[in-house]
Amino acid sequence: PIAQYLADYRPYPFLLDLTELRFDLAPRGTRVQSALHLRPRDPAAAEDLVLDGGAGLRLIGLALDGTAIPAPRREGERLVIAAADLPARPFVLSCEVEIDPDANTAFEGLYLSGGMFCTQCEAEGFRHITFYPDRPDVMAPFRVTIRSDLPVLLSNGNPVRREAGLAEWHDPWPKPAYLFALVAGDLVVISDRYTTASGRAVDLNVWVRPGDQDRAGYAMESLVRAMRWDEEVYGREYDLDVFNIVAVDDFNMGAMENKGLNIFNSKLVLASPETATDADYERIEAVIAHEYFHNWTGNRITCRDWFQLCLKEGLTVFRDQQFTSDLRSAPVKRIEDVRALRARQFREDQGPLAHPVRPDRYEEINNFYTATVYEKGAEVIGMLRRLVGDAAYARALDLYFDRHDGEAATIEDWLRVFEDTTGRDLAQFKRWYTDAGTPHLEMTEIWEAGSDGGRLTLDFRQHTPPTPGQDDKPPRVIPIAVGLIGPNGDEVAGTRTLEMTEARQSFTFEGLGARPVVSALRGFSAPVILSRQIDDATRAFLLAHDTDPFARWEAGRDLAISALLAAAQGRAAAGDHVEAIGRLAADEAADPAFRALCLTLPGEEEIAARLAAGGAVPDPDAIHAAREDLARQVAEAHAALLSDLYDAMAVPGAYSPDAGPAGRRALRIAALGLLTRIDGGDRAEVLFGTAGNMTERMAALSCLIRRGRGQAALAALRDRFADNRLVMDKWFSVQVTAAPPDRAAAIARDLAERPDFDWKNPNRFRALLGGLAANHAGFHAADGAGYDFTADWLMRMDAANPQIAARMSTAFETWPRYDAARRGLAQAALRRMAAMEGISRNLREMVSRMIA
Ligand code: HT7
Ligand code: ZN
Repeated sequence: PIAQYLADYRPYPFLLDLTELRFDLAPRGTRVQSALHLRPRDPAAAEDLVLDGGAGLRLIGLALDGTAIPAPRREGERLVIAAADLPARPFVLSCEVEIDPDANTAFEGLYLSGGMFCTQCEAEGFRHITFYPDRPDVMAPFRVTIRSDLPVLLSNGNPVRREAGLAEWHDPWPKPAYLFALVAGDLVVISDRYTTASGRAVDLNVWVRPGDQDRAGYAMESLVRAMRWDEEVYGREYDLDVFNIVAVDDFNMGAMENKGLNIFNSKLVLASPETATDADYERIEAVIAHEYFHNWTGNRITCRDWFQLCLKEGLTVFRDQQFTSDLRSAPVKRIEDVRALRARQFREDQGPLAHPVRPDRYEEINNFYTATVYEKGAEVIGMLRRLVGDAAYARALDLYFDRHDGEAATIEDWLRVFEDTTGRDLAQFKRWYTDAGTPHLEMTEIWEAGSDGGRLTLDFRQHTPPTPGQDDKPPRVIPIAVGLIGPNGDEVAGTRTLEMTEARQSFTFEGLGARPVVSALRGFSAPVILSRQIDDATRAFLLAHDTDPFARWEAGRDLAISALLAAAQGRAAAGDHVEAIGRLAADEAADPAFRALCLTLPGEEEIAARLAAGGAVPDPDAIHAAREDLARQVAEAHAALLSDLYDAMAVPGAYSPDAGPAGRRALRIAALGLLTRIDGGDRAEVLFGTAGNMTERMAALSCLIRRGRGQAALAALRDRFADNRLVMDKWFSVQVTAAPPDRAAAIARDLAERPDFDWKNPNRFRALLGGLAANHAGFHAADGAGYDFTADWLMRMDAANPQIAARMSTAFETWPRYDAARRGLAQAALRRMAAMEGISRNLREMVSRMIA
């Protein structure tokens, strides 16, 4: 295995002043001609010119200033032109290759999706289009000519020429090759126009397949909201005359921020009330914004090398989170983000795939588009902002944009703008970027009553467990937001951020009356695991009185976890959770979306993770049974209240995806989920038949399947939506996620036999395999059927699309936490994959890190 190391970075020895490309499109034999206008970075230093290449490039010809280079040196997939053959002045290197988009099932480079040509070049896909310095620090303006009879021909930048069979585009903003894009097909458009704060008129287009245009409106509205928000909050304007978005059915990830030509997975563009859920709408709005925000954080300022991926991704996730919390409910958004972080990133940080936010070694960069780089990368920025304050954060960002516009930057550059703005030394803070693992934070309270007022000391200890390749972790800066609540429920000390820098550190609050209850880690001020001595009565008190919505939700969560852990380990569960949750559900002053979050029990995976963190071996079947049992207890104890809520939260009138009505539906669905445990699914059956939107229809369907009554509803959904790929993805997925654990793998196997299981389509594959992975007790079935089914399909997928196989292999990343029999079965599945002949670099790196 060839690993890349951060420490080996060297600037590219040539500067690229212009990239000219010409495409003659044909499905089986596309010709790509390039002219690279290069000059030596240092004319006195003779250096070889190395161009990256990929499998599938057929070299037709290469010339330097018009003179052919008949037999250029090949080093693996690279082309090398010896220093001795290069002039010490500017020169033009021309190249012609042929590629086969139709054979490209990896969806990396130029490929075909339903007859449409499209590209995906991040991270290293451009080298599958032509020989090129395919690294993010080589930036150039692009001039692109596309020849094809297809009606729509798009590339980056502004259109400069259009005639029959030909389109020419010019992108004046220097960019790395990973931001290149081309789309050609038979597409229809919905258009709008946006005028920027400084008066630039921008044509906005969302391109979709004919027939899909009625479902593209929400994406367009979201784009306009994002453009306005970025002007108002970050002072960032759009910089071209046109902004194009294209929806594609075959796409490896969610979306891609190519300059001026964002390409999206169609599931993140297309939405109608009949086909998309509230969660789909919220995600579309967030991802449209995320890709748009990359125009400044990623495109105008890009990454020096791929080790710096968090520079653009962490910051852009942080920005899209701010956007959603500004447009919707900030507390609800924060809770959702923390839930996702714990479910995906904590899990990664605690297993064999743990890595720093800025890794310093990789074999395959596509394996590092992870929750750690994205979501923990965003958390680190949130901590930085909390530490320096909002005003200094805004000044630092202004400086970042001024200082680094047009550059390929590093995490050191990023931290320096904060140091220069605030005068702070961020050397210790940098450990959040360089050290993997989730810190454990233990809090102890010492109360001293006194005649002149009591004194409360909070004593904290931090410790980060070892992660692969990193045994010892020095202490980090941890911002700990704390508030104090008096015995009558009033806040006696508002939120204060304690700045912990030592392995052990105390903070004292003086002049207190009676002993207060501590509300700790408000707003989840740092991505740590907090432990403290606290009983269920105090948790219930915080659930009732905490003024910080996150801490309030967390108290309810901890109550539920405490009951579930007791039950999963065969101990009697306390009734505090059942009682407290009823009070909260009845609290009409609270936002319905917040109440819905509080009513939703922790998932089985979360319970397993908590057990494992406490040194226990989780039993997936016992966890499943305990969770079902607690849900039934809550439903029985509050049947009348839940039933009233279910009726009262119905949203009359036309569907709207806005946060208000979506929150009411969320609460209604949470009530339904509990009630289904005691009404056998009767309400769900009625709702499935009458719901006017996909949110309620899917919720009802999931409840029916869980009660073993899903067949008629599944048939009805299939009959109505057989032609809608996105709805059929849901149809595949829900049957496996909601399946009884002991039958989940068998159900998945049957579904995989269906002719409409179009497994090469990443969405369909994810729907089925991801659905099984999301069924915790089903994936970890004691007979190993979940592991075997998954391994069989990952091996098959690897030959077609290594990125998808490698990403989905993370289903196995928690294997070390289970019992010996399950560990043996999971390891056998991993070893079987590792031994596969012709395994890709992507999957090989993942399984070998998991086995190590
Ligand atoms: N920056 C984009 C990442 C991405 C990607 C990475 C690897 C392979 C395929 C990919 N498609 C998109 C998306 C983003 O984070 O905004
Ligand atoms: Zn991104």
